[in-house]
Amino acid sequence: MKLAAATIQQLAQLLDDCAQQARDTVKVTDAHPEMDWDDAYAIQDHLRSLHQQRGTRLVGYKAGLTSHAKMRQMGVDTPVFGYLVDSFGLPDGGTCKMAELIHPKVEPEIAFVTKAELKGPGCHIGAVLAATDFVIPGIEVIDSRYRDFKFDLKSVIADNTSAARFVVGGQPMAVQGLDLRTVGVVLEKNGEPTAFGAGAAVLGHPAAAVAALANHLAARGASIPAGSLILSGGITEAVAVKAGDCVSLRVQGMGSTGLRFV
Ligand code: OOG
Ligand code: MG
Repeated sequence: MKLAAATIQQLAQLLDDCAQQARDTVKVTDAHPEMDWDDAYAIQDHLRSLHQQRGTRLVGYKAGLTSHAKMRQMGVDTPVFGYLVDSFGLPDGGTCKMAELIHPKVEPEIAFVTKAELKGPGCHIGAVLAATDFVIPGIEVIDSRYRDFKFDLKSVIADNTSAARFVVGGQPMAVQGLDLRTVGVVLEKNGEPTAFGAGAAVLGHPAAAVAALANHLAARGASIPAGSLILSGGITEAVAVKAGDCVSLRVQGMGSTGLRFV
């Protein structure tokens, strides 16, 4: 670690203030180019404790930048991991308030809900599928706290990987007998099909993103508890939204979920 504890706390507070007040900031590496990966995740951990001090509950995790479409869009080359708290969740078919966000974008994802603990190192797709209660369509609303959505990997990790809101809904499906690589997804904006893909876009298999998350947590002495919700990462590039937009995600054989931006 290169940053002092006080600096880590101050940067987490800045990112939290930006999220609370829906304002942007420059990326944290601008003022702290020396910061390392541990510093970045330490800022994210402190951000999480600020959320929890407000009474929010950890409900799960997210993997991000797990598809080539996303890596290309954001100009980076490695997946990143963040956490999800209950206050990020929106009701299926509900509204998402633009006034609370800076410059949101939506991503079509496959969400996993676990029924057993997942622990690395060495976690693999098979272990993930065995521990999965069900998968369900999920739309992640990302909202980088960085100006113009421009960041590097350490900055986006510190900012909890742009996590802001999410919705899941549709038909929960057991993974037995399901080939998540060939499951097709269609994201519609205002009734127009806008982004399409298949599960294999995410690291070859969406469960590989969950395994990578478990292995990432293991390196930090943590695991994915049973009952966690995990967003496995955007299958296509993220789509910008504005007030008045309706988005819906249809996943083959799993129905759909949607949100309206107001
Ligand atoms: C980082 C978060 C990416 C995903 O699913 O790829 C992400 C970003 O692009 O702002 O959540
Ligand atoms: Mg995402």
